[in-house]
Amino acid sequence: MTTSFDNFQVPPDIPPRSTSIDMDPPPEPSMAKEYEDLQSLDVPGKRGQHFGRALPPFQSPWRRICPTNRLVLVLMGFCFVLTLSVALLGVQRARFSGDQGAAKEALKSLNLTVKAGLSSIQEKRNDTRTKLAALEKMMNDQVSKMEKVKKQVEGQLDTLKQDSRAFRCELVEMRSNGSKTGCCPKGWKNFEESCYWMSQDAASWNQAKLDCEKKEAHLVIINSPQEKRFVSQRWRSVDIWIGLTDVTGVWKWVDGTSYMLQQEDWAEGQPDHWYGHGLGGGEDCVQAYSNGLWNDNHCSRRFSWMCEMELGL
Ligand code: MBG
Ligand code: CA
Repeated sequence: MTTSFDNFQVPPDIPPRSTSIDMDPPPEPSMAKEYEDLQSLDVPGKRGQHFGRALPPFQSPWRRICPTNRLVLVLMGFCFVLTLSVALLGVQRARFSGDQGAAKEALKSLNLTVKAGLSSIQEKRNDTRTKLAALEKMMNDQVSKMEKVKKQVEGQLDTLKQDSRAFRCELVEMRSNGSKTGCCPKGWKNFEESCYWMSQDAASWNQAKLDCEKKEAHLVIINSPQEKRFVSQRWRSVDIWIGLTDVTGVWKWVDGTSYMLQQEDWAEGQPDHWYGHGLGGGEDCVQAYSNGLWNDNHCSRRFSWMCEMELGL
């Protein structure tokens, strides 16, 4: 095994070391220095190259990799900061993911609460709707019942009025020895301020008109729906002549007042001034059917009739 010493050669430009004491002795290198110098000669491929110039200072392999301690310190610091940052990030992330989980849970629970609230509201709404519908139905039933009762009461009041007037008239008749002041004659029916008489036999419109006039009355004139209802309730279930005609070309009541045609008074398709009867002319006199609706008919036809007399109170 060879050492560095085995290969040691003195370079030609270095004077041989003198051993004499009279010469100016060069400073004695220490053993360590020599060792350093010799070590540097061991660098492969560089053997012998360092002769002829100053030998470089000894560097430990560690110092060759990291030239200065400061750099090492900086790197270590950097590594430390990096590690710390990574650790902090990890902690933050863990905390964030924890927070996220908690937020998710909270949202889930909120969602459930809202859903439960909504379905409860929906249920209540449906319940309220059902109750409202039931209430509405109940109210409608009550209203129609009340309307029925009102009509009944009105009818009874009418009857009561008639009866009381008839009773009063009978009393007056008894006391006044047959005079009929303010009361309907016997056999006549009272309604409001008029008396009504119904024929038993049939006659033409003109004969009927004349008969009423003989009785100091006239063929019935219908001025209100109430009167129309009364008239239709009082006659027997037969058709009757009423005091309406257009023999002059315009509709007039027998007292000369005008009649404005209202279709709801008439039977379907009437009045039609029908000429198909073959009796000559059209139809100028008004017949009331037993259902209360009117028809213009030929005046020569024979029907029952109704007279009306105003009480003149
Ligand atoms: C009759 C009427 C008559 C005339 C006819 C026309 C079936 O009723 O009494 O007046 O209107 O119909 O067809
Ligand atoms: Ca007719």
